[in-house]
Amino acid sequence: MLNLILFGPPGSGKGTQAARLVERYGLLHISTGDLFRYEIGNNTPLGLEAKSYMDKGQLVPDSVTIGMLKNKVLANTEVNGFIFDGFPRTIAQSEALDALMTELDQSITALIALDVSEEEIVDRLLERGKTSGRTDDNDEAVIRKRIGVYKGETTPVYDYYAQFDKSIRVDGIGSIDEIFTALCLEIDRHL
Ligand code: B4P
Repeated sequence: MLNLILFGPPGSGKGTQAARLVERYGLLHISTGDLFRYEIGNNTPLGLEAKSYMDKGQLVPDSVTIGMLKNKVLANTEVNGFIFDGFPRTIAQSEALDALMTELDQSITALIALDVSEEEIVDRLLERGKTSGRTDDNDEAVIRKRIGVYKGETTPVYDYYAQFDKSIRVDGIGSIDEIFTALCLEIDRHL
Protein backbone atom coordinates (compact mmCIF):
# COMPACT_ATOMS: atom_id res chain seq x y z
CA MET A 1 0.00 0.00 0.00
CA LEU A 2 1.05 3.55 -0.69
CA ASN A 3 0.37 5.83 2.29
CA LEU A 4 1.34 9.45 1.72
CA ILE A 5 1.28 12.54 3.88
CA LEU A 6 0.90 15.76 1.89
CA PHE A 7 2.50 18.41 4.06
CA GLY A 8 3.02 22.16 3.94
CA PRO A 9 1.83 25.48 5.33
CA PRO A 10 -1.79 26.60 4.99
CA GLY A 11 -2.50 27.50 1.38
CA SER A 12 0.53 25.65 0.04
CA GLY A 13 -1.70 23.66 -2.33
CA LYS A 14 -2.19 20.44 -0.40
CA GLY A 15 -5.90 20.19 -1.17
CA THR A 16 -5.35 21.23 -4.80
CA GLN A 17 -2.67 18.60 -5.44
CA ALA A 18 -4.36 15.87 -3.36
CA ALA A 19 -7.39 15.96 -5.65
CA ARG A 20 -5.15 15.18 -8.64
CA LEU A 21 -2.99 12.61 -6.86
CA VAL A 22 -6.09 10.67 -5.87
CA GLU A 23 -7.10 10.33 -9.52
CA ARG A 24 -3.65 9.22 -10.58
CA TYR A 25 -2.87 6.72 -7.81
CA GLY A 26 -6.35 5.58 -6.70
CA LEU A 27 -5.77 6.46 -3.04
CA LEU A 28 -8.35 7.52 -0.48
CA HIS A 29 -8.01 11.24 0.24
CA ILE A 30 -8.49 12.17 3.89
CA SER A 31 -8.40 15.91 4.57
CA THR A 32 -9.00 16.81 8.22
CA GLY A 33 -9.85 20.39 7.13
CA ASP A 34 -12.58 19.05 4.79
CA LEU A 35 -13.87 16.71 7.51
CA PHE A 36 -14.16 19.64 9.92
CA ARG A 37 -15.87 21.81 7.29
CA TYR A 38 -18.37 18.99 6.63
CA GLU A 39 -19.18 18.83 10.36
CA ILE A 40 -19.48 22.64 10.50
CA GLY A 41 -21.84 22.60 7.50
CA ASN A 42 -24.06 20.12 9.34
CA ASN A 43 -23.97 22.06 12.62
CA THR A 44 -22.85 19.01 14.60
CA PRO A 45 -21.34 19.37 18.12
CA LEU A 46 -17.95 18.40 16.63
CA GLY A 47 -18.35 21.06 13.93
CA LEU A 48 -19.26 23.75 16.45
CA GLU A 49 -16.22 22.89 18.55
CA ALA A 50 -13.89 22.83 15.53
CA LYS A 51 -15.22 26.16 14.23
CA SER A 52 -14.36 27.93 17.48
CA TYR A 53 -10.68 27.08 16.89
CA MET A 54 -10.54 27.38 13.09
CA ASP A 55 -12.04 30.89 13.09
CA LYS A 56 -9.16 32.02 15.31
CA GLY A 57 -6.49 30.31 13.19
CA GLN A 58 -5.74 27.77 15.92
CA LEU A 59 -5.43 24.01 15.65
CA VAL A 60 -8.40 21.93 16.76
CA PRO A 61 -7.29 19.94 19.88
CA ASP A 62 -5.45 16.68 19.21
CA SER A 63 -7.98 14.59 21.14
CA VAL A 64 -10.79 15.68 18.78
CA THR A 65 -8.74 15.52 15.57
CA ILE A 66 -7.11 12.14 16.23
CA GLY A 67 -10.44 10.50 17.13
CA MET A 68 -12.08 11.80 13.95
CA LEU A 69 -9.15 10.68 11.77
CA LYS A 70 -9.10 7.19 13.29
CA ASN A 71 -12.82 6.71 12.64
CA LYS A 72 -12.37 7.70 9.01
CA VAL A 73 -9.40 5.36 8.46
CA LEU A 74 -10.96 2.39 10.26
CA ALA A 75 -14.14 2.76 8.19
CA ASN A 76 -12.07 2.49 4.98
CA THR A 77 -9.46 -0.23 5.41
CA GLU A 78 -10.18 -1.89 2.02
CA VAL A 79 -8.35 0.75 -0.07
CA ASN A 80 -5.10 0.88 -2.08
CA GLY A 81 -3.67 3.41 0.31
CA PHE A 82 -4.29 6.81 1.85
CA ILE A 83 -3.31 10.35 1.11
CA PHE A 84 -3.38 12.32 4.35
CA ASP A 85 -3.89 16.04 3.69
CA GLY A 86 -3.54 18.44 6.62
CA PHE A 87 -2.83 15.58 9.04
CA PRO A 88 -0.64 15.12 11.06
CA ARG A 89 -0.12 18.71 12.23
CA THR A 90 1.49 17.96 15.62
CA ILE A 91 3.93 15.38 16.99
CA ALA A 92 1.10 13.78 19.00
CA GLN A 93 -0.89 13.37 15.76
CA SER A 94 2.17 11.84 14.05
CA GLU A 95 2.62 9.29 16.82
CA ALA A 96 -1.09 8.45 16.77
CA LEU A 97 -1.00 7.99 12.99
CA ASP A 98 2.02 5.68 13.19
CA ALA A 99 0.32 3.61 15.91
CA LEU A 100 -2.81 3.35 13.77
CA MET A 101 -0.77 2.28 10.72
CA THR A 102 1.00 -0.38 12.82
CA GLU A 103 -2.38 -1.62 14.05
CA LEU A 104 -3.37 -2.08 10.39
CA ASP A 105 -0.02 -3.72 9.55
CA GLN A 106 0.82 -0.69 7.42
CA SER A 107 3.26 2.21 7.51
CA ILE A 108 3.64 5.72 6.13
CA THR A 109 5.51 5.53 2.81
CA ALA A 110 6.59 9.18 2.63
CA LEU A 111 5.81 12.72 3.76
CA ILE A 112 5.98 15.21 0.90
CA ALA A 113 6.29 18.86 1.91
CA LEU A 114 5.27 21.68 -0.44
CA ASP A 115 7.68 24.59 -0.02
CA VAL A 116 5.96 27.99 -0.40
CA SER A 117 6.96 31.40 0.96
CA GLU A 118 4.87 33.22 3.54
CA GLU A 119 3.99 36.14 1.24
CA GLU A 120 2.77 33.79 -1.52
CA ILE A 121 0.59 31.97 1.03
CA VAL A 122 -1.00 35.18 2.29
CA ASP A 123 -1.77 36.27 -1.30
CA ARG A 124 -3.29 32.89 -2.22
CA LEU A 125 -5.46 32.64 0.86
CA LEU A 126 -6.74 36.22 0.63
CA GLU A 127 -7.58 35.52 -3.01
CA ARG A 128 -9.42 32.31 -2.10
CA GLY A 129 -11.19 34.15 0.74
CA LYS A 130 -12.94 36.40 -1.81
CA THR A 131 -15.00 33.45 -3.04
CA SER A 132 -14.60 30.47 -0.68
CA GLY A 133 -16.82 31.72 2.12
CA ARG A 134 -14.14 30.40 4.50
CA THR A 135 -13.98 32.72 7.50
CA ASP A 136 -10.37 31.66 8.17
CA ASP A 137 -9.31 32.97 4.72
CA ASN A 138 -10.59 36.53 4.61
CA ASP A 139 -8.76 38.04 7.58
CA GLU A 140 -5.02 38.59 7.14
CA ALA A 141 -4.43 38.50 10.92
CA VAL A 142 -6.01 35.02 11.10
CA ILE A 143 -3.94 33.85 8.12
CA ARG A 144 -0.72 35.09 9.78
CA LYS A 145 -1.78 33.36 13.00
CA ARG A 146 -2.22 30.06 11.05
CA ILE A 147 1.26 30.49 9.58
CA GLY A 148 2.67 31.08 13.08
CA VAL A 149 0.97 27.94 14.39
CA TYR A 150 2.38 26.02 11.41
CA LYS A 151 5.91 27.21 12.20
CA GLY A 152 5.61 26.46 15.91
CA GLU A 153 3.56 23.28 16.12
CA THR A 154 3.55 21.68 12.69
CA THR A 155 7.08 22.00 11.22
CA PRO A 156 8.42 19.49 13.83
CA VAL A 157 6.33 16.85 12.01
CA TYR A 158 8.70 17.18 9.02
CA ASP A 159 11.68 16.39 11.28
CA TYR A 160 9.78 13.56 12.96
CA TYR A 161 9.47 11.71 9.61
CA ALA A 162 12.95 12.82 8.51
CA GLN A 163 14.43 10.71 11.32
CA PHE A 164 12.99 7.67 9.48
CA ASP A 165 14.24 9.03 6.14
CA LYS A 166 10.69 9.59 4.91
CA SER A 167 10.54 13.39 4.47
CA ILE A 168 10.84 14.93 1.00
CA ARG A 169 10.63 18.57 -0.11
CA VAL A 170 9.05 19.71 -3.37
CA ASP A 171 8.96 23.30 -4.66
CA GLY A 172 5.36 24.50 -4.22
CA ILE A 173 5.80 27.60 -6.40
CA GLY A 174 4.93 27.27 -10.06
CA SER A 175 1.91 26.18 -12.06
CA ILE A 176 -0.38 23.52 -10.60
CA ASP A 177 0.69 21.17 -13.46
CA GLU A 178 4.41 21.71 -12.82
CA ILE A 179 4.02 20.97 -9.12
CA PHE A 180 1.91 17.89 -9.86
CA THR A 181 4.63 16.55 -12.18
CA ALA A 182 7.30 17.09 -9.50
CA LEU A 183 5.14 15.30 -6.91
CA CYS A 184 4.52 12.32 -9.21
CA LEU A 185 8.27 11.97 -9.86
CA GLU A 186 8.89 11.69 -6.12
CA ILE A 187 5.99 9.31 -5.55
CA ASP A 188 6.97 7.03 -8.45
CA ARG A 189 10.39 6.66 -6.85
CA HIS A 190 8.67 5.09 -3.84
CA LEU A 191 6.41 2.69 -5.76
P1 B4P B 1 -6.94 22.93 5.84
O1 B4P B 1 -8.30 22.67 5.34
O2 B4P B 1 -6.01 21.76 5.94
O3 B4P B 1 -6.48 24.00 4.81
P2 B4P B 1 -5.29 24.83 4.32
O4 B4P B 1 -4.08 24.46 5.10
O5 B4P B 1 -5.81 26.21 4.41
O6 B4P B 1 -5.07 24.63 2.76
P3 B4P B 1 -4.29 23.80 1.62
O7 B4P B 1 -2.82 23.70 1.79
O8 B4P B 1 -5.04 22.51 1.42
O9 B4P B 1 -4.44 24.76 0.39
P4 B4P B 1 -5.20 24.68 -1.00
O10 B4P B 1 -4.80 23.54 -1.86
O11 B4P B 1 -6.65 24.77 -0.69
O12 B4P B 1 -6.98 23.58 7.33
C1 B4P B 1 -7.93 24.55 7.75
C2 B4P B 1 -7.99 24.62 9.30
O13 B4P B 1 -8.58 23.39 9.83
C3 B4P B 1 -6.68 24.73 10.07
O14 B4P B 1 -6.23 26.07 10.17
C4 B4P B 1 -7.07 24.14 11.47
O15 B4P B 1 -7.75 25.07 12.27
C5 B4P B 1 -8.03 23.03 11.10
N1 B4P B 1 -7.34 21.71 10.97
C6 B4P B 1 -7.24 20.99 9.82
N2 B4P B 1 -6.53 19.85 10.04
C7 B4P B 1 -6.16 19.88 11.36
C8 B4P B 1 -5.38 19.01 12.19
N3 B4P B 1 -4.81 17.88 11.69
N4 B4P B 1 -5.19 19.33 13.50
C9 B4P B 1 -5.74 20.43 14.02
N5 B4P B 1 -6.48 21.31 13.28
C10 B4P B 1 -6.69 21.06 11.96
O16 B4P B 1 -4.69 25.98 -1.72
C11 B4P B 1 -4.92 27.28 -1.24
C12 B4P B 1 -5.20 28.26 -2.36
O17 B4P B 1 -4.08 28.37 -3.22
C13 B4P B 1 -6.37 27.84 -3.25
O18 B4P B 1 -7.16 28.96 -3.52
C14 B4P B 1 -5.71 27.32 -4.52
O19 B4P B 1 -6.50 27.52 -5.67
C15 B4P B 1 -4.44 28.15 -4.58
N6 B4P B 1 -3.34 27.42 -5.22
C16 B4P B 1 -3.05 26.10 -5.06
N7 B4P B 1 -1.94 25.78 -5.79
C17 B4P B 1 -1.52 26.95 -6.38
C18 B4P B 1 -0.44 27.27 -7.28
N8 B4P B 1 0.45 26.35 -7.68
N9 B4P B 1 -0.29 28.55 -7.69
C19 B4P B 1 -1.19 29.50 -7.28
N10 B4P B 1 -2.25 29.26 -6.46
C20 B4P B 1 -2.42 27.99 -6.02
